[in-house]
Amino acid sequence: MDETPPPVLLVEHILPGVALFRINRPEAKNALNMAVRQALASSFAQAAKDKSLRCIVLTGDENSFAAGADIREMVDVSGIELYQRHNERLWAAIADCPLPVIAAVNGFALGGGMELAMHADIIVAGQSARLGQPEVKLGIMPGAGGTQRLVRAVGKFQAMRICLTGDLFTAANALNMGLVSAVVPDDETLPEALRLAAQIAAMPPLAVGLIKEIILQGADIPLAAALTLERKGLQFLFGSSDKQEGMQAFLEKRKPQFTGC
Ligand code: CO8
Repeated sequence: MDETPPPVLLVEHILPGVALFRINRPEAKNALNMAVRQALASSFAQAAKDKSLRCIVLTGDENSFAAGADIREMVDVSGIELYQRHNERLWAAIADCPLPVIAAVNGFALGGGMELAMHADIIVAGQSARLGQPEVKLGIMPGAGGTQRLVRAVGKFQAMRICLTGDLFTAANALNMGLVSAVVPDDETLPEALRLAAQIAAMPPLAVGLIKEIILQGADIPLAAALTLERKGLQFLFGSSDKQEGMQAFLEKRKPQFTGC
C-alpha cells in the first residue's frame, strides 16, 4: 500500500498562463505548517521564473483558505527558535513574486491565513468567508503583515479593532473596509478568481508587471517620488512593441496580439 502522504500544496497549470496553488491540509483547516510555507515559497519562486506564466491563483478548499499558522507546531517553539527560522524569507518569496496573485478565499482566512491572503494583489471572497487576526487570543500578535499590511489596507481604526479583539468578521465586512476586491457566492469564488486571472493573463505582460510593481512600491514612498516612478514606468512602456501593437490594434479595430516585448 502506498503510504506517501498527499502533497500539502497542489500546483496545477489550470489555464493558459495561469497557475493554481491549492493548500491541501483539510484535516487542519489548511493551517500553515512549515511544510506548507516551504512549499508555497518554492512554488512562488519557481513560478516567478516560469516565462509561460502570467498570473497565479492561490486558494484553499471550500471550508478554509488557511486557519493560520499551525498552532500544534508552534506551541513549544521558543522566541529564539522562531527568530532562527527566519520565516520572513519564506514570506518574501510570495511578496516578491512579480506575477499578479489572486487569492480565492472560502471559509476561514485567519491569522497567518489572512496575512497570506493579504500578500495577494486581488482577493475574491466567498460570501461565507470568515476573516480575522485572532493571534491576540493566543498571547501573541500578527507577524507577517497582519498589523502593517492591514493598517495600510483598512486604516488605523479598523486595524486596531481587528487585531486587538481578535474577532472574526464576514466577507461583507471585509468588502466594506476595502480589504477584499469582491464578494461572490461561495461556489463562484474560484471560478471568479480564474476568470480574472484569465483576463489578466491576456493583457500585455510588461504593462501588468510594471503596474503591480509600481502600485506596491509607490504605496510606501512619498507621493512625489511615487509619481515619478509611475511616469518612468509609463515612459518605459512607450518603448515596448506591445504599446505599438495595442494602440495600432485599437486604431485598426482588431484584437491586439501581445508578445511581451
Ligand atoms: N493550527 C493547527 N490546527 C488547527 C488550526 C491551526 N491554526 N486551526 C484548526 N486546526 C485543527 C483543529 O485543531 C482541529 O484538529 P483536530 O480535528 O485534530 O482536533 C481541526 O483543525 C478542525 O478544527 P476545529 O475542530 O477547531 O474546527 P471548527 O470548525 O470548530 O473551528 C476554526 C474552526 C474557527 C478555524 C478553529 O479551528 C480555530 O479557531 N482555529 C485557530 C485559528 C487561529 O487562532 N489562527 C491563528 C494562529 S496564529 C498565527 O497564524 C500567527 C502565527 C505567528 C507566526 C508563528 C510562526 C511559527
